[in-house]
Amino acid sequence: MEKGRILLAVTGFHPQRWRELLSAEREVVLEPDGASDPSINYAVVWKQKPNLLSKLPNLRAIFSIGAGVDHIFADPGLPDVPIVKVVADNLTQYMTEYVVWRVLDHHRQGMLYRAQQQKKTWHEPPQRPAGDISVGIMGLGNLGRAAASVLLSLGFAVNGWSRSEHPMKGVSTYAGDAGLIPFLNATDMLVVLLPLTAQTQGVVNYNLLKELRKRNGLGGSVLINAGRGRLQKDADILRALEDGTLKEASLDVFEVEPLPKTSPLWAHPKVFVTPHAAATSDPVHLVPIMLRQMAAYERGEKLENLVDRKAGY
Ligand code: NDP
Ligand code: OXD
Repeated sequence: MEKGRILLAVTGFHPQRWRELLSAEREVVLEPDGASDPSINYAVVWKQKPNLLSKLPNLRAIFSIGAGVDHIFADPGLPDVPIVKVVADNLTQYMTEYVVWRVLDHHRQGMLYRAQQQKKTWHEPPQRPAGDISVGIMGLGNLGRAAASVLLSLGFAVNGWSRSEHPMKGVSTYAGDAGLIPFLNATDMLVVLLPLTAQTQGVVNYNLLKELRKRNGLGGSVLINAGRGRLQKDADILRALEDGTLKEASLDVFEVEPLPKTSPLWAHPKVFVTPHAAATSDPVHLVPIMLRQMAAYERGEKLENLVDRKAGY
């Protein structure tokens, strides 16, 4: 197989650094030469324009710039070629840091202390051991499992929920529809690391939050979502915070991004907002993995980290 040319089709990311690094080994273009450019063999994408890829007759594979691929499936004219998602130590490390940071902040009452500091209040609330808190990870995939192992090493009890059963040492695992309610009933702090698919859209709603364990040392249940915004219903989270179903939340993702300035989530005293920044895709770490995969594919080897098109992730 010949060394293929790359179309870099990214929206919302600055393409410059990706282009420079990809160009070290291959020719890179930002626009096809004409609608049906036969010279393009690979597409490296983030939210590519609809129907851009469908017309490329010699496209061999699509590489996502992120771990999530919902942005690729949003294209109604998506061609039937292999799709590769990001699985990389660097991205996994960033996500693990985010999850551990948010779990520890809620566990060690960061919101209470920040409010006390504002009022210059000197008050020490009771401390509780990590082992009294169970963190439930919804989506025990590449990112979920890495976060789970660090949380275990800190002494938290860890539950995990996935589509199919995956045993993990030290983690109480649950799977599928049958496992969801038992998983939630055993969880104090819910960490959402699911992909956005037709099955998962809107899953983090009021009824689900109601099932979390509330009578715990935290004084209520906590939601941390770093998966995708459309997994959740922002209004249901607000309702759950108002009526005490939820004690606090850390949200990195939202139904609409950027989070509109009018959203009450911005100023809510029980919500910690980050701008979809839990784990940023860094071209310095990700481009070498993509280039290595393209070269291996051209030698006749299999692509790794392929998306299951039927499952949507
Ligand atoms: P993986 O594909 O490795 O894991 C996904 C997990 O979700 C798997 O355990 C899978 O189950 C489970 N799952 C999928 N569908 C269902 C379902 N219907 N019911 C129950 N479980 C389900 O993905 P990653 O861990 O690499 O990434 C997860 C997501 O994190 C990405 O899709 C992306 O949306 C988000 N992300 C967010 C970032 C941010 O900065 N906020 C950065 C990077 C990623 P099974 O194991 O059985 O297949
Ligand atoms: C991703 C993301 O999917 O950054 O990698 O959201």
